[in-house]
Amino acid sequence: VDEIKQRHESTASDVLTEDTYGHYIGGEWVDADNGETFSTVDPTTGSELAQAQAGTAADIDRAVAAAREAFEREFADTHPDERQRLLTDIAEIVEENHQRLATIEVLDNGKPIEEAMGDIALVADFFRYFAGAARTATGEQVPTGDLFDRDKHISTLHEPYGVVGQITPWNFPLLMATWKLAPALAAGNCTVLKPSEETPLSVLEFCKLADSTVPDGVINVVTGYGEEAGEPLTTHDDVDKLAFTGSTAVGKDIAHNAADSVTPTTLELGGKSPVIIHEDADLEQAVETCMMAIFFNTGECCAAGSRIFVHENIKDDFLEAFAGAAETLQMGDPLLEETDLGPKVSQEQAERTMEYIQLARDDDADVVVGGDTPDDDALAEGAFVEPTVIDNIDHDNDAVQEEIFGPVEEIFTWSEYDEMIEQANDVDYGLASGVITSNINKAYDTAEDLEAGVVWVNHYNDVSPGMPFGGYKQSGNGRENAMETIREYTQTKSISVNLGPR
Ligand code: TXE
Repeated sequence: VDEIKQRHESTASDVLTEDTYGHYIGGEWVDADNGETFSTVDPTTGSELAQAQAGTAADIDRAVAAAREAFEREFADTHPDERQRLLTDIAEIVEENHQRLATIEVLDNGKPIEEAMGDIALVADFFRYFAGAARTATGEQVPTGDLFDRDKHISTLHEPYGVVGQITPWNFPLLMATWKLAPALAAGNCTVLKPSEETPLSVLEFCKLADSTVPDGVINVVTGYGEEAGEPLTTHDDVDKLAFTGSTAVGKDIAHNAADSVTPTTLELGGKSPVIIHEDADLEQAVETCMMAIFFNTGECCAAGSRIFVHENIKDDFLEAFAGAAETLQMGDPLLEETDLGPKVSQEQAERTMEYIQLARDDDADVVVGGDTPDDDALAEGAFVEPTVIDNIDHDNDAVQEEIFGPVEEIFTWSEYDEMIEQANDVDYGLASGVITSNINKAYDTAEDLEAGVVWVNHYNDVSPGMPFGGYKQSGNGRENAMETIREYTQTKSISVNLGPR
């Protein structure tokens, strides 16, 4: 424990610039109106990393006013090429600080350094993508029909909303913020972002780095708890558009709040995604894909492939190989490169995962691998949960129907395709899915049969910036990434001009 603690303390003092971080409002670092702060904790050691401001409605008011002022002062009039330059400059800043930002993610979230390095590479890539997208976001020219005079010229403009409110989770702290900031800015909006209280540090350090590049008030960050700082953002009269990533329960509350003021809302919520393994699947590829589906980021992925449906003829071979691979995963200090699995983001999340595993046990399911907290003194202070594989569990069990958001895989065996598809779709969620097969026709057929916003075939969890991402059913509405998200951050104005004789 001491060795890990020492490593984390000295790393924190290298990469963090403050003991107490402010809100970032109008380009200034300010204290919460009520002077309160909260502690953000390193889930590997249980030690405090820093204090952040515990924002409330008064701070949200200030931030929304700063965003509105920036929008009206200058950002509404920026040209796409200026916004392209801004986003390109941000991407460069991120690249220059790649290792430091990744290390902050490791400390605040507990994800392994290699995965955090991947996150930050994507952060830069998403800013670059949306830098380009800013230039291509054009309107349309619309032909009139025979019932109208042909000398009308109709065209569309896609205008920014103005001030957007964005609330992000803790599983990919800076990357999820980027999925929101980059398209919002590319489209010409100013933003108020409320990061998760579990992991505010990478976004705050990012703002420090970007401060001299981003005009004051274009990006504002208010930290704090969901109900105190998040909710006022979702009920604020002067917020024109909301975007949220988090739990389905909170997403529903936000949708209710947004309905009161008819504020358009993008919601990216939970998942319980199936991975379908056909009989003709390559076994090695199936194992590799499923390992990525559930153990990447300690299973803290909204898209995690947490229900595997394997064909009965290959079930035994698959399970033996998959369980074997899961057992070789190395849990440990996420700052070390050899670590595959870090702690969960918090003790509360670790306990929640353990409660779900208990539900499976209560149902006499077979816990084939893991199922406990590690028996290693060095990890005693951390929020660790073993990589876990569960077989023979009832599909109606809450541990199957609900999102666990941890390193827990559940296995189902099938022989009848239609029955399997029905079960795979028999959850409230529909975010992502996987298909493993060596037959391309089967891949497409199954992809069409799954109720999910994303289908990965023979791989899992890769999301490139050009790929629309979002859920069917209660996994959300609207799409993030790609040009679709530029549309989510703009409203369309039709202009019809009479060019006929006066
Ligand atoms: O999420 P919350 P939590 C799922 C996952 C996890 C569970 C709970 O299953 O175990 O949610 O995690 C802010 N008004 N996901 O409790 O509460 C909150 O401060 C406005 C899936 O951390 O939804 C944070 O910034 N905002 C998910 C953000 O919402 C509110 C990622 C998410 O927190 C609020 C995270 C309120 N009333 C968790 N209450 C995914 N889809 O990737 C909270 N918040």
